[in-house]
Amino acid sequence: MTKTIPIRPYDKPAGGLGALHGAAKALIGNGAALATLPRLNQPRGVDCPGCAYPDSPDSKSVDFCEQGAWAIAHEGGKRRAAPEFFAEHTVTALRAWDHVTLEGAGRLTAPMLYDQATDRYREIGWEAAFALAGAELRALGDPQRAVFYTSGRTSNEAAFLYQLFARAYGTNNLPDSSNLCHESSGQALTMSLGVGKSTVTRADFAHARLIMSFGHNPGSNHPRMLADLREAKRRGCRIIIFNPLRERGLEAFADPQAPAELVNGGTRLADAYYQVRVGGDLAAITGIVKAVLERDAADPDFIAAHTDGFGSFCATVAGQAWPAIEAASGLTRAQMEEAASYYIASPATIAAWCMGLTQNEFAVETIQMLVNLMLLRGNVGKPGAGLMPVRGHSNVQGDRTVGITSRPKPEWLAGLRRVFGIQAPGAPGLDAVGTIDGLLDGVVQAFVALGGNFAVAAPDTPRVLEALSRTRLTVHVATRLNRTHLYPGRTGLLLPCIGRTELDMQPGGAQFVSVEDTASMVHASMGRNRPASPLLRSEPYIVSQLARNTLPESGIDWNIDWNALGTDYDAIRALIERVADGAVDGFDDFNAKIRHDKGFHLPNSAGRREWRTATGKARFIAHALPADTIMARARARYGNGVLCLATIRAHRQYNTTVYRDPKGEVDRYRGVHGSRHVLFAGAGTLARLGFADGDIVRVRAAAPDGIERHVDGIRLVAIDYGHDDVFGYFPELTPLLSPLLVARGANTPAFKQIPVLLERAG
Ligand SMILES: Nc1nc2c(c(=O)[nH]1)N[C@H]1C(S)=C(S)[C@@H](COP(=O)(O)OP(=O)(O)OC[C@H]3O[C@@H](n4cnc5c(=O)[nH]c(N)nc54)[C@H](O)[C@@H]3O)O[C@H]1N2
Ligand SMILES: Nc1nc2c(c(=O)[nH]1)N[C@H]1C(S)=C(S)[C@@H](COP(=O)(O)OP(=O)(O)OC[C@H]3O[C@@H](n4cnc5c(=O)[nH]c(N)nc54)[C@H](O)[C@@H]3O)O[C@H]1N2
Ligand SMILES: [Mo]
Repeated sequence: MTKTIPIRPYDKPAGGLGALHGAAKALIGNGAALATLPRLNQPRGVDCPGCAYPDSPDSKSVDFCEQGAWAIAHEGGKRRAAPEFFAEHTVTALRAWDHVTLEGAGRLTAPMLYDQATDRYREIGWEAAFALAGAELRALGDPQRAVFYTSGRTSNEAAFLYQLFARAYGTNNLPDSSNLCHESSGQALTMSLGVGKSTVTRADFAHARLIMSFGHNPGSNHPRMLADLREAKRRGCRIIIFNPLRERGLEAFADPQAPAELVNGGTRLADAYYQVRVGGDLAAITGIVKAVLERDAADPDFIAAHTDGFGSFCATVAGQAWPAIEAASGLTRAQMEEAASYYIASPATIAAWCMGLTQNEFAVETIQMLVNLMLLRGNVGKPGAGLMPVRGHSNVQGDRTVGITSRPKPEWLAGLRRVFGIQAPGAPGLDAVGTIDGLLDGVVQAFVALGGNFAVAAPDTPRVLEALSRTRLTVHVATRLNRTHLYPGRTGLLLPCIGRTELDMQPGGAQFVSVEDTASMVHASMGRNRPASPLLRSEPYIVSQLARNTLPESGIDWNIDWNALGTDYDAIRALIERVADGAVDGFDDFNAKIRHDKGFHLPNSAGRREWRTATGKARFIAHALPADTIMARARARYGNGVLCLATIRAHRQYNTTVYRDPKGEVDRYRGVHGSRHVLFAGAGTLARLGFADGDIVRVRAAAPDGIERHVDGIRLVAIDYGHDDVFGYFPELTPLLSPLLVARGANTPAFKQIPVLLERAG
C-alpha cells in the first residue's frame, strides 16, 4: 500500500472518446459480448443487465453505453470456474482472494456441494442437489427459519416462481437488493402518493423545463441518462444538481454516439451545482420549500383539488429557521433562494434521485420533502414533470411488482389464495437488515439466494459471513463465484445458472424472460449466446425444481405443476396475470403485450393523479429538521474527530463486482488509478485533524454498538471540499457499517452515513 496512487484530475466532459475506448477495452477478444452489443436494449433483443434506466422510446440504432459493454463482457468471457478449479483450491484458501480475483475465476459450470472433510466444493448432480436442498428445507421445522434473498437482476418469471415457492413453503422472508437500495423511495412515495414507483416516463424528458438531480452519478451508473439530459439541455431545459461531490458526468457530457461532440467539448449540463453536505438534502429541500412559500409561489388550485396536509405542513416549514437550515444543508440561504427561483420559473419539473438520498438515516423524510416540493406547484401527473427514483439493478423494480417483498400487499396475497389456495402468512417477513439480525442471533438457519452477493453488499460483512457458515443450509444460484459463496452452511450448494445474454433452450423451444425498467416499461429479453457450460440451468428452472423438491406432494393441493412452469415461461406469465388481477394494474393480456416490440407500460396511478393513499389525496407530510442524528450521536460519544463516510461506486465496478481494467483505471472521472483503497476528504478537514494528502490511515468505525470495526491501508486524497464528510469505495469500506444504522421507517442501511475516525497507520 505504499505505492503511489496516481490521481489524475479529469477535466474533459464525461462520455466522449474515453467512453468509446472504455467500451472497446471491455470488448476486445470477447466474441460473446461483441455479438450481443447490437441487440442490447433493442426490440426482441437483450435487456442490458447494467442498469434499470429505460430504453429509448424511439428506435435508435444503438442504445448502450460503456458500462453496459463491461456488464455483458463480464457475463461473457472465456474463463471458467469449473470443478477442477474447486478441486485445486480449498474454500479457506479462496477466502484470501480479493473480489476481483474471485469473480475473475470465471463462470461457474456445474452444480457444486461443499464438502466439510476436504474443505472444498465438489461437483454434484442436479437431481441430487435439488433433493438435498428440499430435504434440508423440509427438515427445518419452522419456515420462518429460512430466508429467500433476491438480487435485482433476476427476471420477472424467476422472481414470481421464487416468491410463490417461499409463500407456499410458508414465509414472507423475502429480502432483496432493493432493501439495500431504493427501499426508502418505495416507502416514502407509497405513503405520500400511493405508489412506490417513478411517476415519470422517458418521454417526459422531452417536455421538462427543469430537472433537479439529487445524489446520483449517472456518468458511471446510468450513462444513458446523460443522453436524455443533454437532449433536454439543448431544448432549453434547466438542470440543477445537488451532490456533495462535483461529479464530472453531471457537469458536462459528450455523447460517444455523436461524433461532433467528441471534438467540441461536449454539452455543459449543470446550470447550478449545489454541494450539499452528506445527509443535507432534507434541509436543502426544506429551504427551497420555504423560499417558494415565502414568495407565495405555490399553486393553490392543485393543492386544493389534489392534496391534504398543506396547512400543518406550512406551519412546520415556517418553524424552521434559516440559520438551522443553512447549517444542516451546508448551503447558503442565497443558494436555496436561487434554486427556488429555478423551480418557480419552470412550468414542468422532474426530480430524479438515487443512492445519495436513499441510503441516509432520514431518507424517507428527505424523499417526502421532495414530494412536498413537487406538490407545491402541481409537478406530479402532468407531461414533463414528476418524481423519478432511478433504480439500480436492471429488474429490481419488476421483482417487486411480481411479489418479491417481505411486506406483501394484502391484494397480492389474496391473488395467491384465489389462484392457488395458498394461505400465505400476512405478517411481514425478514427484510435484508432483519436477515442480518436473524443470522447473527442464529434464528435464520437456511439462506437461499437467487443471485447477488449478500454478505458483501450488506453491512457488517465479516460478521454476516461468519454467521452464514453457522447455518444449516446455504443455496446460491449464481453465475460467478463471490465471497458470500465461501461461507457455506453445513450443507452448502452452489447452483450455476445461465445469464441474461445466453440462450435459454427448453424442451418446448427457446424461452425469453421479461423485465421492468425504472419507468415501468415491461419488455422481453432474449439471450442468444451459447451458455457458458452445457450443465447450466435457467433461473426459473432451478427455482421450480427447488420448490418441487421442498414442498409436500400430498396434503395441500396447490395445483402447481412445477415441472411445466420451469420450462414454459408463457405458463408463468399466465399465472402472473391471474395473481396480479386486482393487485397490480396492467398485466392483462401479458403474453400478448410482452410480444410488442417495445413492451408495455404498467400504469402509474399517481401519474394520472389518482391518489391511492390512506386519505385518497396526495399528502403533504411535514418533517422538522432532526437534532438527534447518527452524526450527532457519534460525535457525542467519540468526539469531534468523527467524520461522515459516504461509500460510493467507482467507474469500474458493478456493485460488489469489481472489474480489473487492463490500464489500471479505477474511477476515470474522479481521476483514480491503480488502487481502490482511497478516501477523499476536504483539505481543511485533513489539516484540522493533523493529516495530509497521501497519508495511509486506518479508518475506524465510531459505531453505536461499540463493536470494533476498522479497515487498514487507506490512502487519503485531499479534495476541494468544505464539509466534514469523507468518500470511499464500497465494498472495501462496507465492513465499517453497523446494521443498527439505517434509514428510519425503511431499514435501508445508511451506506452514505457511516461515522468514522481516522487513525495514523501502525
Ligand atoms: N456501472 C455501474 N452501474 C450501476 C451500478 C454499478 O455499480 N456500476 N450499480 C447499480 C445500482 S444497484 C444502483 S442502486 C445505481 C447507483 O447509482 P448512484 O446512486 O449514482 O451510485 P453511488 O455511487 O452510490 O452514488 C451516489 C452519489 O450520491 C452522492 N451522495 C452521497 N451522499 C449524498 C448525500 O447525502 N446527498 C446527495 N445529494 N448526494 C450524495 C455521491 O457523491 C454520488 O455521486 O447504479 C446502478 N448502475
Ligand atoms: N457500502 C455500500 N454497500 C452497498 C451499496 C452502497 O452504495 N454502499 N449499495 C447497495 C445497493 S444499491 C445494492 S442494489 C446492493 C447490491 O447487492 P447484490 O445485488 O446482492 O450484489 P451484486 O454485487 O449486484 O451481485 C453480484 C453477484 O450476482 C451474481 N450474478 C450476476 N449475474 C447473475 C445472474 O444473471 N443470475 C444470478 N443468479 N446471479 C447473477 C454473481 O454471482 C455476482 O457475484 O449492494 C448494496 N451495498
Ligand atoms: Mo442498487
